[in-house]
Amino acid sequence: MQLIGMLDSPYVRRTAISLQLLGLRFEHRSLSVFSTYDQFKQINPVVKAPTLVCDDGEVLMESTLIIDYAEALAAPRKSLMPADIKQRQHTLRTIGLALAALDKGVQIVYEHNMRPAEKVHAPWMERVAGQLLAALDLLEAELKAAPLAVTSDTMTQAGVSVAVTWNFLQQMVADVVPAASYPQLQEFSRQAELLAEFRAAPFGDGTYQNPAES
Ligand SMILES: N[C@@H](CCC(=O)N[C@@H](CS)C(=O)NCC(=O)O)C(=O)O
Repeated sequence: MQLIGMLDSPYVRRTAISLQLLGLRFEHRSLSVFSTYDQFKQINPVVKAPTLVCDDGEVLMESTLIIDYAEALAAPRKSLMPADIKQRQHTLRTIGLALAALDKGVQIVYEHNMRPAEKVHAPWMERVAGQLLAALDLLEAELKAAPLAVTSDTMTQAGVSVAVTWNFLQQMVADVVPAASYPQLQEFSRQAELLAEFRAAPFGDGTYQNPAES
C-alpha cells in the first residue's frame, strides 16, 4: 500500500507513525496538496492528505479512517487501541482532544497562509486560539494525572496523536502556544520524538523509507 502526502502534515505523520507501530509495510510518496496539486489529483481527485492507496487500488482518506483500516490489517497481532472498555473510552477522549487541538492549529495556519493579511479575521482567530488552548489545557492536566506510555511497544494511538500534535503546534504556531505553560506535553513529545518510528518520519518534506530499504 502507498501512503500519499507530506510529513509536514500532522495527519500524514500520525498515519505514517501508526503504520510503523502496527508493524505494517508501506511505500510513502511525499506529494504536496499544494505544490503538486495536479499530481495528487491524479491519485485522489479530492486532494486530501493523507491518502492511502490500498493494495487492490482502492483509495482511502481521513487519517482516523486509514488508521482504523491499518488496525484491522494488524489484528490480532498488534493494536494501538486498548481492548478494555474503560481504557478505550479514555484513549478515545485523549485522541479527541489531540485532534481538536490539531484541527485548530491547522485552521490558524491556513487562515494566515491562504488568505491575504488584510482578510485574516481576528475575532475568528481569537476564538480558534481559545479552543486550541482549551484542548491543550485539558491534555496537560490529563498527562499530569496519568502519564502516557512512551515506548514503541506500549504507546497507544493517544500517545501518537498527542506527540504529533505537540510537535506540529511548536513547528507552526509556537507564537499562539506558550510552550512553558505545557511542561508535561513538552516532555512527553520530547521522549516520543526519540523513538525510531517518529525519527523515521520526521516533520518536513522527507520521504519515509522502510528500514530494510534504507
Ligand atoms: N481530518 C483530516 C484532515 C486532513 C487534512 O486537512 N489534511 C490537509 C493537509 S495537513 C489537507 O489535505 N489539506 C488540503 C485541503 O484540505 O484542501 C484527516 O484526519 O486526515
